[in-house]
Amino acid sequence: MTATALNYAGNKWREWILHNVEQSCTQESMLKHMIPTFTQEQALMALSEARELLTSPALNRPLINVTTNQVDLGDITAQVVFKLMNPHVVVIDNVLTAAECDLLVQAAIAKNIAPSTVVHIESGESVLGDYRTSSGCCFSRSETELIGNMERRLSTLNAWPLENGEGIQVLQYEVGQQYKPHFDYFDPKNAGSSKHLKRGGQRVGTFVVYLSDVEAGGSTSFPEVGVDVYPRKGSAVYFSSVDEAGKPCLLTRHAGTPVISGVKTVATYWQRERAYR
Ligand SMILES: O=C(O)CCC(=O)C(=O)O
Repeated sequence: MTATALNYAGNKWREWILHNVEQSCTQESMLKHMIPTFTQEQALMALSEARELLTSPALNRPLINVTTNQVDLGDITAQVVFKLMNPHVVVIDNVLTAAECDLLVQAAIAKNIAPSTVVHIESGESVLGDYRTSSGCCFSRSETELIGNMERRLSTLNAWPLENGEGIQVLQYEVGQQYKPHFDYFDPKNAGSSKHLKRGGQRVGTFVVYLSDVEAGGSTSFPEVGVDVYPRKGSAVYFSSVDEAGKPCLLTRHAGTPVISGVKTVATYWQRERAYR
C-alpha cells in the first residue's frame, strides 16, 4: 500500500498519526488536531491508512532477490556470494567498507559494551544467559549518520521497510565466547513473547554484519542445514526466520560458534513484520 494521505504532511505527522492510532486514541480527538493541516477527507484517509499499516499481516517475507551478482546500494556496490533457498540464507560481501567497520566498533566502545542478554521465555525480560556470552551495546534507529546509512543499505538489500527495523546491536566475542544455537523469532508458545510481538510483530529478517576478520572460529552456523559462514570484515549474512507462509522456520536455528583465536565483532540488524516503534 502506498499510504498517500499518511505521507501527505511529512514525517512528523506520519509518526504522530501512527503513534496515536497505536495508542487507540479516539478518531474525534485525532481529527481535532489534524484539521486544518489536513482536510477532513485527507485526515480520515490517513487514519484509515495508519490502521491498515499497523494491523496488516506480513504479506510475504523479506527475501534478497538475487537478479544480479553485484547490487548497487547507491554509495557502495555489494556482492552476493552465497545463497540457500530453504531456509533463505544469503551472504553478501562489501556491505560496509573497512573504515566504516572501524568507526562502528569505535562508536560501540565509546557507548559502553556490556554483557549481552537474552529474552526470558516466561517473563520476556532481558536477562543474562549462559548460552550467550558475548558483550555488546544497542543503538537506536539512525542514531548516527553511519548507522542510518547502514540501515538504509541493509533494508535496500531485501526491500523491507526501514521503519520495520530494530536498532542495530554491536556484539563482541573474545576467545571462547559464543551464542549457542537459538532462534531469532519470538516463539508464540512462550508467555514472554507476547510483549515483544505486540511491538512490530514477528522478527522476520536478520542481518549479521561482520565488523572484523577472525583468525579462527566464530562462524555463524546453521546446524540444521550444515552451513557455516565465516566472518569477513565488511560482509554480512542474511536470513529470514520465517517460511513462505510467514510462520517461524525451524531450519533457521543458528549459532555464533566459539571464537578460537582473535576477536569477533558483529552488528546485528533485525527486521519486523510491521513498523517497529
Ligand atoms: O554472532 C553470530 O555470528 C550470530 C549472532 C546471532 O545469532 C544473533 O545475534 O542472533
